[in-house]
Amino acid sequence: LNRVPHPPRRLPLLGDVVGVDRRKPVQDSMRLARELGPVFRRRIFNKEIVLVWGAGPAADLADESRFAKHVGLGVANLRPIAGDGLFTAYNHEPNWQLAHDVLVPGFSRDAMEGYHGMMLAVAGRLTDRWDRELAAGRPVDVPGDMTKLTLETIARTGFGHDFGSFERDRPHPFVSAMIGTLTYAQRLNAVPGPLAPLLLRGAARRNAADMAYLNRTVDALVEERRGSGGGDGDLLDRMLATEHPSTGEKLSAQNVRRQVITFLVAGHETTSGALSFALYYLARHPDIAARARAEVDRVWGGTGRPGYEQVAKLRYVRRVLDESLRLWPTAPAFAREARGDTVLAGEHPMLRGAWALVLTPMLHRDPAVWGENAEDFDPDRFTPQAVRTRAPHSFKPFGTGLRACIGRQFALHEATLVLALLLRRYHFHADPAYQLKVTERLTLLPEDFRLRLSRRPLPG
Ligand code: MNH
Repeated sequence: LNRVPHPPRRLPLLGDVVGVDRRKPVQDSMRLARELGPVFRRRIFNKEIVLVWGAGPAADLADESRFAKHVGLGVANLRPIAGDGLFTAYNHEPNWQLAHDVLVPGFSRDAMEGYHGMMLAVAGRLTDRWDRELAAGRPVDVPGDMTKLTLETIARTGFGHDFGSFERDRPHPFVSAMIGTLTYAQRLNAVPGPLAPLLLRGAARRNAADMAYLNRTVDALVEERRGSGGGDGDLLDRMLATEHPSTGEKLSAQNVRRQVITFLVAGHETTSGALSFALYYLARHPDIAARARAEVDRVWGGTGRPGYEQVAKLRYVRRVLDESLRLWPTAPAFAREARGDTVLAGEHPMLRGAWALVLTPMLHRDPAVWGENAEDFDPDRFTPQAVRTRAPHSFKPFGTGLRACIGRQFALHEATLVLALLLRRYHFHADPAYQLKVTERLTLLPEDFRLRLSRRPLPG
């Protein structure tokens, strides 16, 4: 560890806190990464963290035979609310395998085709809202409205529930409570552990209230379903009724509560950010937007209701999304721990259980993989030819291995569908004065990003 570089001005007790913005730990780490190189460490009070972003060592950490997911930092801080739910479960907890096996079929191709119509219906509520804003001459609040969209999509498809987000002026209280717990989990990393109860007393009380609200909301939703005797085989039905194919075991009531919270949060927050960044880049690059629009017109023709297959065929729109997730992977880090004593990248000895954080936004900018122009937005980095010839494990917005994102196809289908619908219906006019600012609450999203729209005649 002594050979791993760290910032020069280290304070006793406090660690590397000079020049640190506590509300933006990821962007701070990106700055340090540029100074310190592909493997570095930073100390926050008594916690020493090793960060990795070089494509070589990051690919090594993707070796499932030697490394596994580590539940640490922000993820571990979510244990009080998400417990042994899929995202926060320790590898050894039996409920991980049980829930994984029961829920994976909920993300099969067949299941996704079933969600498609509901995704379209929710997107229709978004365009209704945007049509109204446009008629009133108002710009749209992109991250705010993308959050309404993605929350309603996961609620409707997974749980047969409607939060009524589009009928509200302010975010649904579920969203406010979720933002509260995510922000609190992030803040816990930036205070010395033993002093947290003292320093964060007020925040801890608010966090307890937020957690209670999330639990109440979810309990009501589950109660309603139990009362109605079952839905149409959605995620909630699987959580409540499906027996494990080989053991016959079912999820406990406590575990169901944790899975529902996990899916309602993981199932919308990151997709909202991904859509928001993609819209930011499309507005900034009219040439790229025009090319994407032309693809949508070509593949969809005059149809008002694109089918499932017609979304999968939008290869260029999908590349726009991939390229947005490259520059701003909205779940910006994941942790890996050594399964046994090993040496990272032939250079750094690690004892069993030692762990490191992969800093995805920097992995996605490693010039050795992405070139000297890695900061430029260019969807053609994701042509099949470019993907084939690129080093493996250099693009990881959905994590890696056994514990990678279960909702990947869901998110990509939803986001591609929505981007295509928006490209087809509107021209985007960015405010030339807007400078991208990125908010962090474990996830990333563009701050205060508004767009002016104009209508575009539909083809056909
Ligand atoms: Mn998702 C795990 C990113 C959309 C549900 N997700 C992960 C991980 C990343 C991730 C990274 C791995 C974290 C780790 O290693 O600690 N997820 C994303 C991104 C998007 C996303 C960037 C959208 C874009 N995720 C979704 C959606 C759902 C979902 C949509 C649900 C419908 N994700 C999960 C769950 C896990 C996960 C559940 C935990 C999986 C497991 O450990 O078994």
